[in-house]
Amino acid sequence: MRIVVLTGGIGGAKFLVGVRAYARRTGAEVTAVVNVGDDAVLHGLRVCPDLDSVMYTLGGGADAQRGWGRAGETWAVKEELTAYRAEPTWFGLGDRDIATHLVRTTMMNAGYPLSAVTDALCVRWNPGVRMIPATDDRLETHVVVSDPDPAPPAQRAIHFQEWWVRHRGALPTHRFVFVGAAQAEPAPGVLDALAAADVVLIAPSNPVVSVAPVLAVPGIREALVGGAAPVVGVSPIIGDAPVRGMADRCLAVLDVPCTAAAVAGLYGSRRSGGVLDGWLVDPVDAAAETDGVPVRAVPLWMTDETATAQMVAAAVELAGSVEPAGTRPRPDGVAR
Ligand code: FO1
Repeated sequence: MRIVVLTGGIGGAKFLVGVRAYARRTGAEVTAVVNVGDDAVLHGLRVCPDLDSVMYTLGGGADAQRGWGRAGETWAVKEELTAYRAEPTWFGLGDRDIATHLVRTTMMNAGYPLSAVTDALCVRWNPGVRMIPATDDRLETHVVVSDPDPAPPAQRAIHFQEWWVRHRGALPTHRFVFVGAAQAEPAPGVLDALAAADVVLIAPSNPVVSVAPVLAVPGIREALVGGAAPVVGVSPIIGDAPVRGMADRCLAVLDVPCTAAAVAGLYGSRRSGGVLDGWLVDPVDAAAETDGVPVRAVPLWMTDETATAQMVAAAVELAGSVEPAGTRPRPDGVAR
């Protein structure tokens, strides 16, 4: 079985630990298509938070408590940069993490695309799933905000990392813009993986700033909607609250309620032009109304690898029980 997971953020990395465990048990192959909208060039280095969260978490090098960056991290370079008042001082680059960004930036400056760099970094980290950035092209999430003080408040765009880390989202926020998305192409292997997939899972990642930028790459959403593989999403919201992070803050910017049902509505049912054939919710949200998308209620707390693997098994089972609305007989003639 071939499983493709659209993922981003720290929750997505934790979910992939469960997908890998499920795959090891069943012999499935896993491809993670990872958000790059959070990426930023800071102090001259290309930082890829979502790719690194997956790589470090599955590679055993992540700081589990922080959720990002390396275990056993030290901050000497950050302290020196702060002593120089070298902005941005609000973004913490750990010494070990910097080595990753140096290797990545050196390779990209030499002309290697991000997907090739990711493959090279994974030779060391061996995550146990194939990781592909959603695109090798520039795609950055920027956030249009107003500064509270000047009157009338002037709108301006800041990089997602500044919104997320410096301001914790606590600015009057108008919209998210995926800069470069319209010109971006799926990275090599993404569309092939989606075409060959037996099931596509949307990780319980932030739907607004982790999953949406992946779907914004021309060709990726279309590959889900028109593909033969059933698409099952896992709700990032349990009991009207995000499992972690600021999905509530991001959904509010879109005037979307912070509920499992509303996020399913955001992704849309494949029957009505969206991407979902199935939606996995926590039992507390079992009554979620989802515009006809079949729902399964299973515990969604990713307390450990076994619990997460059970979520994955439930998602795959749900995928097997739904007839994707966009079903076309596969090239080998075997209709799904
Ligand atoms: N998040 C923070 O809240 N503060 C930081 O200083 C910070 C530094 C950082 C460095 C590298 C990296 O890969 C991630 C980092 N993050 C930090 C997390 C990052 O902002 C988020 O993980 C994602 O971009 C949102 O999912």
